[in-house]
Amino acid sequence: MNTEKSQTLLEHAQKIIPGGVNSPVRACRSVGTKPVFIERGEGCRLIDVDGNRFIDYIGSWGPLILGHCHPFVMEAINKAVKRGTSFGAPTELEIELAEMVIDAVPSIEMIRMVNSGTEAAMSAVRLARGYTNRDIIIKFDGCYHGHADSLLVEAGSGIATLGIPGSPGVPSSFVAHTISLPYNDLDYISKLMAEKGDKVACIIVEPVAGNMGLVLPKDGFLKTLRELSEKSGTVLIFDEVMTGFRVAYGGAQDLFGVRPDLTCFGKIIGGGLPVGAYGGQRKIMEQIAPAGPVYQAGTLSGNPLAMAAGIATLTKLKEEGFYEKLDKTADELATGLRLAAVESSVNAVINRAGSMMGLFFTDQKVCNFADAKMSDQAIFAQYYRGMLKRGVYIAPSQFEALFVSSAHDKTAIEQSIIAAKEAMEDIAA
Ligand code: KE4
Repeated sequence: MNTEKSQTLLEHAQKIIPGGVNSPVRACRSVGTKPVFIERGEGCRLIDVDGNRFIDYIGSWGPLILGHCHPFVMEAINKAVKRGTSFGAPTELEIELAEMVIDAVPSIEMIRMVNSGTEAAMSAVRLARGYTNRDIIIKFDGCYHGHADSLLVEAGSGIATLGIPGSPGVPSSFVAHTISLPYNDLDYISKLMAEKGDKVACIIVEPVAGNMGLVLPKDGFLKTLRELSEKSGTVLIFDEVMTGFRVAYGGAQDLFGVRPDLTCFGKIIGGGLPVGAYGGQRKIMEQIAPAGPVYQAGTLSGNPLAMAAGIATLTKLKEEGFYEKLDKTADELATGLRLAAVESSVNAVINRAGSMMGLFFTDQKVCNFADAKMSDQAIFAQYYRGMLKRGVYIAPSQFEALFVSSAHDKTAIEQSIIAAKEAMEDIAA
């Protein structure tokens, strides 16, 4: 695969941008390759600057559930941009997107738009602390809620990928009130909430964990978090930045029938443009300035282009049968990958939630971060390189998820399965 132009661009980029990338996981450090520079996207495919074509299972890390350059989304953006790019003043588009999210997710009575998932999670935690007047926050090992100081503890995604425990620059006092517990383990959290529940401002959890590879909640895990929070007046926050409108139109909370007090959104609700949001019970959200005293702000929050892209995206997702069709495509891929592993005598586990999934090279179940870290990451790196050279673009990290879009057609799925079989045969050889 010719990557000459990408290499030249990377050398230039590395001189002026840390690692040559604007987000660490894009640097492909953990899979022993260098990033390719993308020239354009087309449906389920990416074309890089050297003309290489890839079937894309990153989808900009989740937002592109409709694939690249969906005509309906592009038309909405083009229409909005003709009226201006940003006003720093309220627009009707913000009401329209807010109403769509509230209509889709019954636990949301009020919502605030921000510009990223990090901002959404950071703001939701601040709101929970302000609302309860408590300091302690509980998260789970391997879950990633963006890079706000108090949440960079035992985080997944890029922190896990780079194998760094947390991050320099975060004073220990900033994480003194953050407790991170094993995901899917109800013993620890039940004991902790019995002892300190009245001091816990919030429990924040990815209802389906997508930042340690993909890990599903065990039966009763989310329901018990709901009960424990209820009992101690703790705010339960579902971080649905990745799962929101991904695993179901109503998110993971719809799929598992558990209603949080606050929910974080991002990715899909922006249709590929920068949007995050947090919302939930009116009595909590009304504590946010200017309605209440908890401060949060943003120059580009509710940006009209991003709102237009989000509205167009959710409009398509609402269409009858969208998720059933997407789930069927994802199931075909997962089944093909499992079969490829068996036929190549490679130990692989695939966890799937709708159109997001994770692949681990292990013969053990993967139910938490410790399990995920036990999988063979060297083999994952070899698999990544084998897939890339065969034109399949998956996340360059064991601790990320794979995303199927409605643009992934039968040909793309079949080509991906063939590539996986060959890559796994290389591993087994
Ligand atoms: P952003 O600030 O990156 O928009 O969102 C942070 C975030 C919050 N919550 C969850 C559950 C998330 O998955 C994320 C971001 N996801 C990663 C991919 N696993 C973003 C990719 C990257 O960091 O480049």
